[in-house]
Amino acid sequence: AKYDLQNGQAVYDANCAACHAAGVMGAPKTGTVRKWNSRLAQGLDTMIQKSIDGYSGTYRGSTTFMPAKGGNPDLTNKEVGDSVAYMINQVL
Ligand code: HEB
Repeated sequence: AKYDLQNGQAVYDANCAACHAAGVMGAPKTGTVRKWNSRLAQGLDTMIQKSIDGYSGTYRGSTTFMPAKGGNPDLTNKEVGDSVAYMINQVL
């Protein structure tokens, strides 16, 4: 497989869960289908690239921040890809 979901879970636990497990400050909560449905339409590659680069959005009138690589510049693009694939797998 292109993505290693087991490695993705380890990367997620260490770098992404702080925001995405509870879904704080506009972060889509892991495993909550309605938070991910509209995002999935972009496709996996786009979601991975945005997670590598970081981006800003809006949620309930406030600006949101998805930090580049979740704020850990030591992560490789492959590690971010694995963790995004892991997150998406939780809502499929
Ligand atoms: Fe995040 C979003 C992933 C970390 C915050 N994120 C997001 C998404 C994804 C992710 C996939 C979706 C995208 C689209 O839609 O396109 N993250 C992720 C990962 C990680 C993370 C993989 C690890 C590496 N985050 C994180 C952190 C935080 C966050 C740590 C906090 C600080 N995010 C976030 C937010 C959001 C996101 C807020 C939302 C934005 C908007 O608005 O959209």
